[in-house]
Amino acid sequence: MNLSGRPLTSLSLPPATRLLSGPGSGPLEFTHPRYCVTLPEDTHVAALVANVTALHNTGAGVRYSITGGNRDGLFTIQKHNGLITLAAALDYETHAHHELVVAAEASGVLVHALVLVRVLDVNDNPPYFVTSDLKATVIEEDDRDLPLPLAKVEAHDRDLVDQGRLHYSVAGDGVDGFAANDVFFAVDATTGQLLQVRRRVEKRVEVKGRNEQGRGNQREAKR
Ligand SMILES: [Ca+2]
Ligand SMILES: [Ca+2]
Repeated sequence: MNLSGRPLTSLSLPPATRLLSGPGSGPLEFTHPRYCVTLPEDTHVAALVANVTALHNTGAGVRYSITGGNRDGLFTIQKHNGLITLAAALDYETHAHHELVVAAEASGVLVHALVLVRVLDVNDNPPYFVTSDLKATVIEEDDRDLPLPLAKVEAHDRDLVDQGRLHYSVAGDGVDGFAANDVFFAVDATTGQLLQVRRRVEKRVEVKGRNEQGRGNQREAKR
């Protein structure tokens, strides 16, 4: 978690920021008109998101609340101290940014501030195949045109961090238990192209797609 708490320039302010308070604007002021926070999407529930603070010039007690932008109730604020914590799991693939409007009230004065939450992508989704029912036919004892393309598998991954980084591998009869130079089937790790590389008739091979953390899925190509 990176809680910078730094204010932004007025050039980026949306119209709603006219409601925001800041130093010198009245008897009740937030320490910043906006707070910026960056969180990875796997941040655990109940983790601290931000600590917003507003001060009344008489020292009156301040009550805090979230009045806008709390999509799906992901965030909660403690009304007496301004601690904002995570109430449910973030998901970068659903929403990569959140803009919370927080309110502070003291002695009948109400002011607002923004909490901008940027969500960082984490590899939390396995790849999935978009091709299905792969079938390839090979001719027994035919060793012409080897390596022979049999089928091409394609997998996708919802994680931005895995875009273009999927690796394909193949397992099953004709692969398992064979040295790398003796296998009968191979797959291009980058393109998903399944190849027959030696002469043999096999009933089933299995192609796997995985990301950098080894999370994966599998697909069979049957004869
Ligand atoms: Ca992934
Ligand atoms: Ca992700």
